[in-house]
Amino acid sequence: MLAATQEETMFRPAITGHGVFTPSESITNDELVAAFNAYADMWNERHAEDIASGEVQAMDRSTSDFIFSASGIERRYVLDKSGVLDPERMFPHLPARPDEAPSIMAEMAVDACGKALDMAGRAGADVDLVICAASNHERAYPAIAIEIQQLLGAQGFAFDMNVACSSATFGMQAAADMIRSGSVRRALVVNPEICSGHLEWRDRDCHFIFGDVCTAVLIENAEEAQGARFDIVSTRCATQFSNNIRNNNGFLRRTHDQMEDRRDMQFMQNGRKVFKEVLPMVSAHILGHMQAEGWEADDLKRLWLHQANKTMNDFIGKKVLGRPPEEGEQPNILQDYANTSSAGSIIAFSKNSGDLSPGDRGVICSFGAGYSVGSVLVERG
Ligand code: CO8
Repeated sequence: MLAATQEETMFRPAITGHGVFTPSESITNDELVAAFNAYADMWNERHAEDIASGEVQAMDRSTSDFIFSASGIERRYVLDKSGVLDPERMFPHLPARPDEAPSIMAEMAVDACGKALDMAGRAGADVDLVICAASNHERAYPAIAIEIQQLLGAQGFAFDMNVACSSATFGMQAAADMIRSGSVRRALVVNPEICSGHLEWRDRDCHFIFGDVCTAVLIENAEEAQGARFDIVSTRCATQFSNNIRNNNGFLRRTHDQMEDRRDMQFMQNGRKVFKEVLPMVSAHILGHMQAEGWEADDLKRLWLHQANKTMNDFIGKKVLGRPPEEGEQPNILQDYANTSSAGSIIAFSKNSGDLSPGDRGVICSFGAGYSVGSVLVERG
């Protein structure tokens, strides 16, 4: 491993590999809505007396038309479809594993990292940093990242980080800075997102939002790249506290004497407020970052945005480019994957960057809970 000393030359970090693990099961809006409405009908039947007396409100039914028009989402991949679609359950079955077995997140990560390493022509042993950056981790410790490091046969060190939907870009900034300084040589930033585990599938306002996936990028010194690469020209992260996206589950749950599965133990959001407040924050962030690097809107070949909502992305694209994005300039994958938290912008990048030519520029940008926003300016090397 290289030591980061003041005398060291600065290195140029580049993305040399990327990969996506996609679960084999997916749920269409129609399937999701059928399960939700069966649950709602059952719930209304069980609470018929209280509903009749006005004590509780009947549950409203969900519709595929609303989901598509409000979000642009058509389907989502999940690790377990049967549990989610069972009206008596409404969350996935992911049986506990013995301590000796790999965790689910590590297993997803090994698949995505393997694809990123293959693309770059590298082996696990060539890597000396693994950052597992995700919006939830399967356990508190030992770090999932260290388990992934071991499964891949990687060297050096590894750690977990969580910046909700911005985890991937914040992780990329951390890795790129370490490559730049020379303290690490090759880093994997991996984002296993099991959103189905912390989504409230019984809440009509949000039951359609999330899906499961894992993405990975390999970042190394551009001069050591063995194939195609995207140079990381600059990274920028920002946060601003907001309660509008929140999950109150945590290690103090037992001490609060509240063991029951309360609504706020899962993902909660005030979607309308998020929509309104995050849009200007993200547009200003990307424009400020580009301006600081002397980049003009016309320099951009592609925008790979966080995948939460199509209307949101259309708005940001228009603000950044100064005109509506043309076909292919701002690719969305949310119609197939839904919101996959930190992985969304990396799926968009991974599936829509192979056609760019040397010198072409683009921006990877994530945003979400915190609030948090992270942007990575890249140029095809
Ligand atoms: N079917 C039919 N009608 C519905 C449904 C439904 N499923 N849901 C709501 N409606 C109705 C409402 O009742 C309302 O009716 P009325 O007007 O009569 O009151 C009407 O539709 C409009 O409701 P909303 O105002 O709630 O709908 P919006 O148009 O605002 O759309 C969205 C809702 C899609 C949620 C939208 O607000 C949105 O996309 N907001 C931004 C969300 C976002 O980007 N969040 C980022 C969070 S992700 C993140 O940071 C990571 C967190 C960690 C990951 C957690 C993983 C689980």
